Amino acid sequence: MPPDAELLPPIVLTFAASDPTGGAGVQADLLTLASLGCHPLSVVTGLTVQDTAGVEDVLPVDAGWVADQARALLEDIPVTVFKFGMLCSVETIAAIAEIVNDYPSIPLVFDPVLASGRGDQLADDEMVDAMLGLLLPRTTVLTPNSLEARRLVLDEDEGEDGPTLPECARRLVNAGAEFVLVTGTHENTLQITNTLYGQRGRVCEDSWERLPGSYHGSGCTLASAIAANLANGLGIEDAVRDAQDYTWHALAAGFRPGMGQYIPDRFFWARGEEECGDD
Ligand code: PXL
Repeated sequence: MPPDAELLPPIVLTFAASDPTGGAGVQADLLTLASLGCHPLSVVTGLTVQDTAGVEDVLPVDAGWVADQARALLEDIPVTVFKFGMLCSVETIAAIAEIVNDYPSIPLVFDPVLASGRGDQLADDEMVDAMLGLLLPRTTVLTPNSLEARRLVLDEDEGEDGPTLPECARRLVNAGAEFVLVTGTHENTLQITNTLYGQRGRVCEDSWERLPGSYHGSGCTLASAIAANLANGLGIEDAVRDAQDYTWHALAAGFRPGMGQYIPDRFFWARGEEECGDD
């Protein structure tokens, strides 16, 4: 007997690589999606060797295996939203583009992971080209930080500074993304300003107190929270705003389990005040 969709929690399928620290990657997605009331399905695109300071090595999962994992799930379980994180190879990008194109009505949140917080390169130029050509036309919300937005649209002839962030967003929308949320953590500003762009330019903007720590997995948390909020039925603007609020609270309650970056606490709401951090 097929399942009664009414009785299911919203189901989000994430394609992401494993981060054994639990800070970023598929582990971050699982924690965030579960914390926001969704059931996560996860297709692992690669393994990493890393600690809370940085990524030492990446082992991509064979693209055929990525595709087989996804097809098996999609033939069995109704997915409400797709989420993409670190994709690990051009072959995997091509394989999952083909798969999600078979499900055109399922919204897709795409976090274009290009580098770790420390700056370790996690995508080469061929992967960037494949993301632009194959994934952006299928993307509902793209969530680059400002460095990723600039690199995605980089034109060697444009000199030192490159295009402004609104211009980057315009090009990403032209490349096919329905909405682009450019996050401002890496900009030299007192507060952090995140701006949502759509077909007609800027849609809305939210500013947040800049927290003092350096965090591992904030981008994965934000993109997964947007995916969860969409799966829970929110419209784009509310999903994006509530996801920023959730992420800010997860970061504010973050903890430092090792010698590197802080990790967001996606279950901050489940812990007592006294266990939630340092004050
Ligand atoms: O934060 C981006 C990210 C995503 N996924 C994996 C990662 C990282 C950053 O280190 O390791 C697996």
